[in-house]
Amino acid sequence: MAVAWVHEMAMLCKPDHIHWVDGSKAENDRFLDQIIKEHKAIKLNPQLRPDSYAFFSDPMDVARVEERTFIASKNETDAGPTNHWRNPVELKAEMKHLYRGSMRGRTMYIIPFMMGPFGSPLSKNGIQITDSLYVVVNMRIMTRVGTRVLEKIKQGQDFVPCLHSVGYPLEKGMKDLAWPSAPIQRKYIAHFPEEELIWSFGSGYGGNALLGKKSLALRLASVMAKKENWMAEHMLILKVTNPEGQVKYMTGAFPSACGKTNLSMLVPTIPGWKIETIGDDIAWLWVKRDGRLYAINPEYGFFGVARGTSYRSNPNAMKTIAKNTIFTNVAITDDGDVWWEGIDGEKPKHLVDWQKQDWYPDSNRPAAHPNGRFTVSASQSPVIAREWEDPDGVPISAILLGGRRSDTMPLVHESLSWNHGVFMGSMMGSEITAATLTNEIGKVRRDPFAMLPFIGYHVGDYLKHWIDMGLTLAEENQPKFFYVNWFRLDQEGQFLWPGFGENARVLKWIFERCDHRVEAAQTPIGYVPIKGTLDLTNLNIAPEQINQLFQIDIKNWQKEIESIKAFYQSIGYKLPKELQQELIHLQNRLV
Ligand code: GTP
Ligand code: SPV
Ligand code: MN
Repeated sequence: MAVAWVHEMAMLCKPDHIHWVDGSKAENDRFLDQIIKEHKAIKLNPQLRPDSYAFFSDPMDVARVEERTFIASKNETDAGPTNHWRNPVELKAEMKHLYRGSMRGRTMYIIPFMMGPFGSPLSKNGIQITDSLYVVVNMRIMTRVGTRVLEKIKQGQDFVPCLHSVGYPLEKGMKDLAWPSAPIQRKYIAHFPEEELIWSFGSGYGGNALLGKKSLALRLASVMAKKENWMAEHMLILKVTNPEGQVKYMTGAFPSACGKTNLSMLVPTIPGWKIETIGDDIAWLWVKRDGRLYAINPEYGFFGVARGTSYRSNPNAMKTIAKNTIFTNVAITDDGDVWWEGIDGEKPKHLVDWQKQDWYPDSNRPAAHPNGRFTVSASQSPVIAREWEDPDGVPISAILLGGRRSDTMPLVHESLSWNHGVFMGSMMGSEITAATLTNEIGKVRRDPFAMLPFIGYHVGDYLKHWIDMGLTLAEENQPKFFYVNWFRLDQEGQFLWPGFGENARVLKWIFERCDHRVEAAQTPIGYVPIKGTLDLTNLNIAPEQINQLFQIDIKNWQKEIESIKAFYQSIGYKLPKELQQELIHLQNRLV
């Protein structure tokens, strides 16, 4: 089955060679040597950053392209108003035309991979075909790649076929580019949910090309999850241990570049508390026989935002990327190490920027791309939880929600009920970041559960699925929802909250709320900390700042309601009536 599909795709794409990836270190070393020889990356100074590499993409291929991402379900209504729908038959014909001969002069690599730990009931096999070695070496970090998976597929286990081509065939005499890709109109990230098939063409970057991640583990998995009563979510998973040694697990849905990686590995500033990572981007959740909600991380590595990462903001990430790391679109120092805006130390006098141009402090442009990233094995993290690969998952006590909001949203507020929590998730808004290709950066958009670009079906059905999951959980087993906002600004445009390690103070309050150990004050929008219950010990913050962080401005909330209404209207008749009711309740509580 796998072999037949590979041969069919080879007939279509016409590569010069076919290579089945075994996932071994020896093979990976050969690939990296070849990459260097072909000038497609540089090896970083082994004294400073052992076994690490830097790639520089085409300036037109730097982030996910939502405009060119398609859900090709049979019926348009199944894709819903938040997706770009295409008729699957027409889209396939159009894309086949592009794939025809698209791998000429190249090698077709066959990557057997698995999303989820070995032995988990939720784990899924995939096979990605690609003509990009960048993709091969990144997939080996981000997913479980190799012979062990292929054996299972050969024994008859299902797999999701994922076809990927950068869309830059090498005809006779043509020279290759350092980062081959296709122009935007010829980029396609296509999902065929009924067939459980992914076709990606024309981009080599991140979620466009590493198809196990957003395409399989979110877009297709969300469709499977709806059918099979589980959930595929854009969420970090963290483990919190309090000073008494009690443990709780929490998930957190924040949109792209809004702080999941940072929160999942933070170093608490409050003594005795410990945070460890289970996952930093994707969670698969299901209700087990004991009636509780459990989560696994389907990924194997981190594909993290470089900008802003430093020993001050995220020391654990810095330790994780000290070696064996692939960097994409960051700047290079004169001694052959990496650099980006916000990293520790003084600004260098000279750099080579992400576009391979000389850069000086007065160059007046960022040296690293804002969506420049590191790819690194999760196992290299000093704070990866020992149970992170437990096939049975970890039980979830709290679900965090959030995004970038310069106003309106307080530092933290808690849901009044499961359905109110789903309402909070459904109306999440965030200022758009560089993680997606757009000219609307900074504009607030509704991003339900941080899944707007990743729901593989109708958003109304997706929200109904959240409501229904609540019904399968007894009330005492329902995780509570907490909406957090680290990004509120003061009048001068400065962050009101120090964030990063200090976020542990909010996690402590959440932990204790889950145990009913602290009282909270009810406001129209939900529960907030009573004065004195949010631990501010040794934090240098003015009481006025705290007031502003928790201010519920009725005028802003009225505007918020109008914006939620418009969003709900766009969802149409499939919007769950429970959410419409929650909106009316909120409106009534606010007057
Ligand atoms: P994706 O990988 O795109 O899904 O992003 P993510 O949600 O994992 O975001 P990440 O943790 O990489 O953070 C993105 C940016 O937000 C980085 O530049 C961080 O420095 C910044 N950031 C993260 N946490 C905080 C915080 O608590 N406060 C402030 N002010 N900035 C933060
Ligand atoms: C995101 O944009 O949410 C990411 C990066 O995690 S990418 O894998 O490119 O989608
Ligand atoms: Mn993400």
